Amino acid sequence: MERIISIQDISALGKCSLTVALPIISAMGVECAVVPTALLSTHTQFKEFTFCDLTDEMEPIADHWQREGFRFDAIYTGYLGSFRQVDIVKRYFRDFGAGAKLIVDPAMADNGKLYAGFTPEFPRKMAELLQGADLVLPNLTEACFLLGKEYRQEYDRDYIMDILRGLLDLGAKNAALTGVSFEKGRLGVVSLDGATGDFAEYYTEHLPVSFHGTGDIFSSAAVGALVRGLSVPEALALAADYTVECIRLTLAEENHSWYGVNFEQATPYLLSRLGK
Ligand code: PXL
Repeated sequence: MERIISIQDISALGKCSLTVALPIISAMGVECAVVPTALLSTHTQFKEFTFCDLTDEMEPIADHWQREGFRFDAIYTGYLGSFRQVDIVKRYFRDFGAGAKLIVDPAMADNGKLYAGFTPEFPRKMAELLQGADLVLPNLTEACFLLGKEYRQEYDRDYIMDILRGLLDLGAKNAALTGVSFEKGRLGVVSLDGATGDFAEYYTEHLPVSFHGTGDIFSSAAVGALVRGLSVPEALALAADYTVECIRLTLAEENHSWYGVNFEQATPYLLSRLGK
């Protein structure tokens, strides 16, 4: 069985980061070791949340795994909270990266704004993780912060291609961009392969709602699909369809929560798409 590491926080309630990565990747038939970077009572979109920093545990975990000689097929990073955590992730990439796909979701912003708690300097630090990454998966806002580029709500294909090329220039081998729309009612993901120059795009129905945690659900499904052998464009399309299915199921629930989507009951759909 393939085995990966996911490095991000645990928001105890809120259906994001590790509480979606672990079940989704496991359901896809991939062993998911976790390095929790912090423990929060909820994600930071709640008015209030507790926060316990776990940075001091990250290096001892790596030390132990090295002594055991563990090897991994991928390392998937998500929400990280500090410069030091980014530096420690670089160590994971160095020590466990041989033969592993490195996948970076720079979860730190949406709708033109950084999430609560991030300083304006942080995106430049996060950008260091793109050096040598096999795939980076930002939304449009995160990509603009990584590149120090103006975020626009209205744009054309040239603007999107510039962003994809900018992400490759930061050192990623493949760049994907989520939340891209060139047509009302359609939303999708585009990607550029740095080795072949191949551009891919995939659009789904744009449901007129916004839920928290969908970026993490998308990335987790994409990581699972990549590790199970799908190509980057195939993995991105599967992840987009799964995310839409999660949103559809959520909207069908009468008293659905605002903080996360029903990814759990979309598991049969996810596995049917994986075909394994
Ligand atoms: O979904 C991204 C995310 C992950 N982890 C924490 C967050 C957020 C977004 O707000 O607050 C703690």
